Amino acid sequence: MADALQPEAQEYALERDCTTLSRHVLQQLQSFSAEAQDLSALMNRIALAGKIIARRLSRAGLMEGVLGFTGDINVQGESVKKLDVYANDVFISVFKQSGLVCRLASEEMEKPYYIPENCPVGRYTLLYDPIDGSSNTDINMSLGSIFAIRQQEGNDTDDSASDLLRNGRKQIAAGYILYGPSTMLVYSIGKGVHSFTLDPSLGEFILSEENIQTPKHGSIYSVNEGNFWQWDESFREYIRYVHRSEGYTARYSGAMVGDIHRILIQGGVFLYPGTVEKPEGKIRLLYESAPLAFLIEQAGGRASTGTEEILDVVPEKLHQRTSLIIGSKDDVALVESFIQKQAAEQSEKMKRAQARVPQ
Ligand code: P6P
Repeated sequence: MADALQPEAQEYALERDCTTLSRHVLQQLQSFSAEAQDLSALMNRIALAGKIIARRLSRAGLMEGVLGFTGDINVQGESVKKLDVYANDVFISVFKQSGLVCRLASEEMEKPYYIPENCPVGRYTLLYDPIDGSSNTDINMSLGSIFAIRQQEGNDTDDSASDLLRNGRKQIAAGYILYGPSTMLVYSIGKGVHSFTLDPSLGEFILSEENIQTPKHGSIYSVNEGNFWQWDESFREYIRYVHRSEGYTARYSGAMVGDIHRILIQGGVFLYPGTVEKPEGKIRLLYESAPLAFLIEQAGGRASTGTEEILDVVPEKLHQRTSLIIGSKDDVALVESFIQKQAAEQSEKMKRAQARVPQ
């Protein structure tokens, strides 16, 4: 017979199995106020969306019509995968009748989805990337969903959603769901970063780790080096530096959530610089960079465009993109030092050129 757990271990195991996401949110807030209950319910809804998407992903290879492309191009100019559409619809279905949100803003929708008249409306907005890393859907590699929650400010009477065009410090919660060997949900409501693992036998996300802190430095640099010749020289100089320095290793999966989760736990830096093709960067601010920046700052890390903290960037449009450098404090600072060095050299060159011009 398996050894029965010692009483203390038994109690710990039970306590842990009972620490569901919604209970953890209330514990974090140490409150049962209406706002606390709302936030707890919002996180619970996100967890439900994650479970439904995880179930689909786990069966995708066995079902007809689930994988592959729809044939459409989304607002990002990207070919749409069937799972992108499915996951987007899951979030809408999960929140439509929740009475918690008034709008959903998604990578997959040009305009925010407004909760219909015949449905209860709340004061929150969910911003999300339903499937991050779409290139991995048909090859059974890790994928993610990224989310941020903001409170509606003012009355969006003209459906312009202009109150969303504020910096990332307006987020009240953010996180991601990682669909990997196990499905994990990592979130913060501004009181540390906490991870939950889906226990399929319970159908619940159970607390895995609390108050995650990313190391100040890590050996990992995560970037698509196929874009090397499209970058600004400063990023090429950084890559040359790590190539010739001991103690660095490259990891890049094609799905940012998985790469950043690795960096959250082990340290290092993920970067997606602007390129010739996309000088403003590829990663979307409101529902990718900003939620991840919120999380990494809570874990003691940093997220920068190279010249500005991601959380300070004020978007001019819903689908604004940014250059992204995110991870351990020291590693983000190292990348920025190459940008600063390049800027100083260019400024010096300008001064010398101006000095040669006859007055
Ligand atoms: P590339 C997915 O579309 C994504 O936004 C991130 O998840 C991922 O890291 C990146 O794009 C991959 O882009 O240009 O390297 O294929």
